[in-house]
Amino acid sequence: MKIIVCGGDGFCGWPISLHLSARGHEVVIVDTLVRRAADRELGVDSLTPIRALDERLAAWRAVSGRSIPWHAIDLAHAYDDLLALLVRERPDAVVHLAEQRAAPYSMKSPRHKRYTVDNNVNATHNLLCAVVESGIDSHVVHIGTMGVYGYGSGGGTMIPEGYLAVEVPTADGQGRIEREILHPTDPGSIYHMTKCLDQQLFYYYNKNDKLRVTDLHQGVVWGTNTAETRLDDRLINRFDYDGDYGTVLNRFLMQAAVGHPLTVHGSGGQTRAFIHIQDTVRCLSLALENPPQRGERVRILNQMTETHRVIDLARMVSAMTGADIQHLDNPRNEASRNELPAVARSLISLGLEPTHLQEGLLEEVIGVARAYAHRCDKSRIPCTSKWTTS
Ligand code: NAD
Ligand code: USQ
Repeated sequence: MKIIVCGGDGFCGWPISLHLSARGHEVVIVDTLVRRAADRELGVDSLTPIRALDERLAAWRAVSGRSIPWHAIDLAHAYDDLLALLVRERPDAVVHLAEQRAAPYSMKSPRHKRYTVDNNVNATHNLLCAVVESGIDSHVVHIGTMGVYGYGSGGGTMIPEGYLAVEVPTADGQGRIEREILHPTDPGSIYHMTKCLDQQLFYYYNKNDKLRVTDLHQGVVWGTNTAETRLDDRLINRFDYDGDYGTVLNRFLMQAAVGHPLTVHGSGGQTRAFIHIQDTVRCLSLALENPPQRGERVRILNQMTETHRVIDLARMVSAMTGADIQHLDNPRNEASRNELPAVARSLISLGLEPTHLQEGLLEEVIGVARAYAHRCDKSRIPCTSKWTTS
């Protein structure tokens, strides 16, 4: 298959691009490197020393003999360039990861809120619009988030894969009709809100233009490297640890490695879904190699392998490393405790063999963090972005 990976320089996009290339697919990366610009804006850098994209691609060519061309097209603003690329390349599939993905970054200021909405919603809409205008039947695969369902409670219900079976009263009030609707959304940040808006865009373009779309509702990703990024130091994946882009489990593993207390927000009763980066990469190839038929509704798959409470993750890392646990005022506006029962069968039925949190793997990530501990700027660990001003 020929596959365009939009966001191919990012934390998920880089190992996904290498994996697809290693599987024999023809991969083309689209990325403006705006994520690297956000690092400069925040005065932080990946804990791991990631190479410039040109160097990464040259290293991959040397290691694998395979070329991955790269185009710096801004999905949100360079519509004509995007369209021209699609028409020229005629991809079988487009993987869409080119969005601002950090909830704290999206809540930093009105400018960050507006940037996140402008970037994410326009990027998604431009891509869908351009696929239709190009006349090519490309399968669009997007990584969305488990956060679209919300983390309100659980309340004894099970989160389905995208669609909820409901009964609605008939107009005459005499009977009830069964329907399947998109699961209601309940975003917890401006970033998560953009993913909810994406869902509506997919729904519309699928209904109106019969676009083939797979939306992968992914949990929090942990880990660093994959089989391909381990092949050469120059292929190393990024490791975000700062208060904006660092995600909870990788932050805890890094904090343990540099001797910083584990930063639990509030009581740590928040339950979230998790997936290892190696499984992310595998899920993408499974989704691409099992596309929906034309005319099929948007395929929504929950891309997660387990759920954990934040405090349980902290206790696990503390037991392994002796790190202290620190309970901090929660800068976010979120439930202090929630359940998260969710169905995630589809990717397993397609062949995913889940990687579960286990000591060996956690230690491997700590090993990466220890190796680059000297690059950690501890002043960038606190989460300074607050959800409300009061
Ligand atoms: P990332 O920020 O590391 O990568 C995103 C890439 O897209 C970056 O390289 C960035 O430069 C590029 N990009 C952003 N806007 C662009 C634009 N307008 N035009 C061209 N390039 C642009 O993020 P990630 O962690 O790799 O996440 C990838 C996707 O997966 C995101 O959509 C995110 O919402 C989703 N996701 C991530 C996680 C996670 O834990 N990392 C979990 C669930 C879902
Ligand atoms: N948390 C802490 N301490 C920390 C950092 C976070 O207790 O040091 C808590 C947060 O308050 C939150 C939970 O951990 O309750 C998860 O936070 P996170 O930063 O790990 O993840 P989140 O902001 O939800 O976002 C990440 C990715 C995003 C993706 C999402 C998947 O950045 O792109 O969409 O995970 S999900 O969480 O399923 O919505």
